[in-house]
Amino acid sequence: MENSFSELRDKIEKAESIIVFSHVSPDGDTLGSNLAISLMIEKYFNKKVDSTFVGKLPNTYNYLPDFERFIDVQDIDKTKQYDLAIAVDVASKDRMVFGTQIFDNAKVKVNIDHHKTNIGYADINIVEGDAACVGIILYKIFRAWELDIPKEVARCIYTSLLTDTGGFKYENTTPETFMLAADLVRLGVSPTYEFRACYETKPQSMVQFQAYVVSNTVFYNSGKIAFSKITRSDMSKFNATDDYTEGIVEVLRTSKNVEIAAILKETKEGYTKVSLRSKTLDLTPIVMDFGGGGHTFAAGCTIKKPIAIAFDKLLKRVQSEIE
Ligand SMILES: [Mn+2]
Repeated sequence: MENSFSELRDKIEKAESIIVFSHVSPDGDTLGSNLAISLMIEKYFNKKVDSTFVGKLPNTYNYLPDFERFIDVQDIDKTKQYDLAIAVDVASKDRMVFGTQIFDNAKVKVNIDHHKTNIGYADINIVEGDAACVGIILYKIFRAWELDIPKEVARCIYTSLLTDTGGFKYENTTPETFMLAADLVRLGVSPTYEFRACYETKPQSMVQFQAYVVSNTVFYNSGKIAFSKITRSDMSKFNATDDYTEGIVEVLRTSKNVEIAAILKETKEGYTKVSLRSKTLDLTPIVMDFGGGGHTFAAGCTIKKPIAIAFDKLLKRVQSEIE
């Protein structure tokens, strides 16, 4: 691993044009990590970096330093050949969508990730399946390079850690994650400020929308199953954007008896997107039956059925797991 750290440093030193990629449906880890490595390269290697996103850039993270630097990958000339392309938190190349071609065109390709399913699709692959977030890996890289981490970069890494551990509460929260958090706080990060900026800046209509969806929850099997649904007319009634649905399914799981919680969302006519959470049951066999994927306790799928039918189908499948 240390070898690839110095190899990466060497490639950065030699490169004149550098691009960094995040994955589609960007989250705090992919965006925080993107900013962290972009800012470090500009500061210590004096190179300009194109920091890109694909899809929709969520406003949730606009408190991050230099957030305005993000460029939509669709605004980049597809024929441009970069000396160096770095993908952060990108489990598979197709997660770069419109960026995949530009990534493939680059002279040197780098893949820094923590997904266990990552097959190592680049020239330099720094993949640590046990790392809680990509921010941890970057921190190790910068330390190995013996570079001081400025506060702005520490803040980006902190967001990566905060969001991928669900606020230090998922199973990936280990002594190492707390050690890193402690170091970042020593570097000037304020946990209170970052938490508020990240989680307590919802628009009013988002709070009301989420309360509405939670209030529509239906419980089954003595409260072990909690389901709620979101139709397109719910979305328009509250002027809701896609980020409005984030975190609602976790609220359903907070009910004492709930073992499996699900939010079903009508995306377009005849398509229902499902987010599932469980406390102890493995969700992967359920979502795989519907062509989905994810983690043991957090998974999802899209059912190509109208929402009412999808609801019944999923409920039956989930009930078969509970009984
Ligand atoms: Mn991640």
